[in-house]
Amino acid sequence: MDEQIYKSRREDFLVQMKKSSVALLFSATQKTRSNDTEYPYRQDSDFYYLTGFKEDNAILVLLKGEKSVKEILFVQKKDKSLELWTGKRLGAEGAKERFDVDTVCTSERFEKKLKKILPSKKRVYLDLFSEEKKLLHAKCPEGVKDFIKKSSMKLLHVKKITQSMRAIKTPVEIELIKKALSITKEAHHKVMSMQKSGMFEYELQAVYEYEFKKNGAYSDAYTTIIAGGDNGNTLHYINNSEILKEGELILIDAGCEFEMYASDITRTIPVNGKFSEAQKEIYELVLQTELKVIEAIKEGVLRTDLQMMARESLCEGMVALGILKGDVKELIKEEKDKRYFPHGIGHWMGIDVHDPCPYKDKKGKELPLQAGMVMTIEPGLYLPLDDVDLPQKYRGIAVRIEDDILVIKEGYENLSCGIAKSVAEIEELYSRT
Ligand SMILES: [Mn+2]
Repeated sequence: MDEQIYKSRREDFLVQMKKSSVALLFSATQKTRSNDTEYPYRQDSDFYYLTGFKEDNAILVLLKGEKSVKEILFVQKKDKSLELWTGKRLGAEGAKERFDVDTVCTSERFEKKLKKILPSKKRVYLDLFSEEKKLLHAKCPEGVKDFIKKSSMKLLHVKKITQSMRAIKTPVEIELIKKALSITKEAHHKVMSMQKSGMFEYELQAVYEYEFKKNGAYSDAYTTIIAGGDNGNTLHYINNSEILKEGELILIDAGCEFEMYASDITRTIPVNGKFSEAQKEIYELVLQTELKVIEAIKEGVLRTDLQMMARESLCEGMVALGILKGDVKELIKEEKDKRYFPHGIGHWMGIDVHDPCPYKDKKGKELPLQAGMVMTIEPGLYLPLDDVDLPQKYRGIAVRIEDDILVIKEGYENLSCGIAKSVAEIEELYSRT
């Protein structure tokens, strides 16, 4: 993305800062996987949102005085011997050239410089993690924390500003999400056409990883779930270690991350390409529910209304199929439906697959949907194999269907609309091979 985009985000951020304050945003730290080896590095989402910078050991400092503002970016200094091992760095000079910030310094000067800056400011914005622990877990070097502790500076949450900024996606961000989804679509279609009984769940996971990388997506946006049969009844099943069996469904939750933007798609498909009658009944119920909820999306709608719409639709269907017995309204009131649909209807999505944007305003009132928001819609039904209250034919079936939806003024745009979803489309894709 154009540097101008990050610049204008920082300007927006500065406008929202109180006077006489300083905001500190840190890059993500490298995380050890085991001795001497690290997980692949992934930049902190807020830091990336405001800088577009992907290196670690970097800090963005935003200063707001009575009348003026200033931006300082701290970056790792160039070090030839270090670069031999871990690759080239931009360094202070390179960063100064690339980024439109007032000042660039090397990171080792951060503490010293900050101790000079802080005494002239009344407030400091930090990632405070939680209200109670405040500074204890704040992402900030100990020396700076001690300094702040001894001062009378007021602590403020940096994320309160970034998270509401991130709630509304710009056209450039929508394009990146669409690109992520086009790669994710190819991967899902590939898997739909090539899966068969006798394969292991992890073999399909490998297909996703290959397709993502081959098409330019650096990583998956979250750990892929490939859940054959009853494994789908474990909501976050990521072992992906079992064999796929004829007659079972596969619940697949997989999406790539492209240029730091996520996609999040769930499809449920039959092993060997043909739904049984019982599977079709559950599948159609979840699908019709998903379509109904998506159709209701437009500016001003509440997420809790979408949740209730999904619960009513699924509950009615469950009563019709003999899964639940009783009056739909009563069942919902007593939350009996939650036994088989225990999770939320969806979440914000963007730089994070679960974008940490607010769901409520400062007073705790729910925020209505607004044009530019992107959310997932993902109803599901989970019918465990060992649940003796269920009709025999439905035991061991798990179905979730998930799409990524952009809210627009008059309605919605389904950003993932090209990914096979109907029974006919899924069966057709399989039979093509
Ligand atoms: Mn999701």
